[in-house]
Amino acid sequence: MTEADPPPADPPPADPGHPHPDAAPAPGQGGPRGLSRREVLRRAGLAGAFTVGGAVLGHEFIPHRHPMAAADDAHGSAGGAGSGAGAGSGSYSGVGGTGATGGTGATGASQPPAALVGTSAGTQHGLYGHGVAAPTSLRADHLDAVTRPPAFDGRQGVTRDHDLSVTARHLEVADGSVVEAWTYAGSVPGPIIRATEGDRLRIRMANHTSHAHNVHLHGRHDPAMDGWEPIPPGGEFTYEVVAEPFGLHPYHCHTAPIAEHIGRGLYGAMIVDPPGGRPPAHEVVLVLGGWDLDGDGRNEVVAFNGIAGAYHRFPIRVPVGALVRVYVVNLLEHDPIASFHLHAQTFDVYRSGTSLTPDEHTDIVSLTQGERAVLEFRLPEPGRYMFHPHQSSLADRGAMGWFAAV
Ligand SMILES: [Cu+2]
Repeated sequence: MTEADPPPADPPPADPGHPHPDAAPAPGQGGPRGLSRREVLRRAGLAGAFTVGGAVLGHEFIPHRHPMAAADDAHGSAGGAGSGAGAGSGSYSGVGGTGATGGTGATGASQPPAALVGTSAGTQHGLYGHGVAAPTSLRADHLDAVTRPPAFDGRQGVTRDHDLSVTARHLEVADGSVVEAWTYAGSVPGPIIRATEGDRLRIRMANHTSHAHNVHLHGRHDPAMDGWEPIPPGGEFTYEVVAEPFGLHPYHCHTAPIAEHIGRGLYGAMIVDPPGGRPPAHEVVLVLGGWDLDGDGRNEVVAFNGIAGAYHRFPIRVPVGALVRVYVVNLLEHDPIASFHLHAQTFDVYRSGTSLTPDEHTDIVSLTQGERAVLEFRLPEPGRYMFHPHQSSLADRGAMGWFAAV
């Protein structure tokens, strides 16, 4: 599915004198039969014979360079990584698209100036945050629809219809790693739902898979619409709730085994704006999730918005000095604790987004499973500002990216 696409960059080879810290598994963490993560990724991508619950996780042969050797595109290539010229030509038809959401260039169609992208170019030795690489087929705009929320539209007291029908599809979630994902409306995470407090939400879900699923919304609503009851294969249901309280709320499948249903991609973010909205800002949604490639109960890949290293290869562009608002949600299974850490700047934290007064001003916010926060900051100097969970084992598995202030 991707053989025809030229790789977006020709990353430098891994330094053979500097073995990746994941090359040898930590005791008890090596995956099935003690395989290293490197080996698990290699087999998942190239052999694809792993099964979980009887379903084949990955079955496509993708002749990539070694996933772990594909270390670090942007660092070493000083802006050459991914020209963005192939917009729309890749294999993520369900993930992204051009995202008709306006916005101000969250993930621009071209790379930031080489001077920004290449700020940490140079020797690969000791560079951080590149343990699992983005797929070579990834293009700059593929994640736009799940990165840029629809703009606040000022309407209040309206009914908003959404379709979160569930389908199964194959997604390449890291270089060489294809999974059978379960998706809401074709993407992982599912579509960003946005409403104003008090609006009525009508969320239709038709189950086009062979497993039962449902849509469980966080927040406050009629318990009859809570979404824990399974919708059988071929079934359909329309959830009707009032969007409240204002804040940032996850939604996800709540069918057992929940870890698998969330782990295969059935989750997303719902933004409920306060009446009148929040101050204008450059807005970004980052949903942290994981992929258990081999069914061992451990995420071999961890990613913001579904694709490992996506914002490492294509930094999220924000205007210098502009207010940036990040809606960050933790929907990792298996890893109980995560966090969001921004380099070189501090931010206001609005926990769950349910207050207009910041709870904290810091550079790291901890998030257990299901927790979320709205973060606000400005980046006063042009440059690249790294972000990742402060748990380095999560960052090393693909959850690392950059804001490029330009
Ligand atoms: Cu499900």
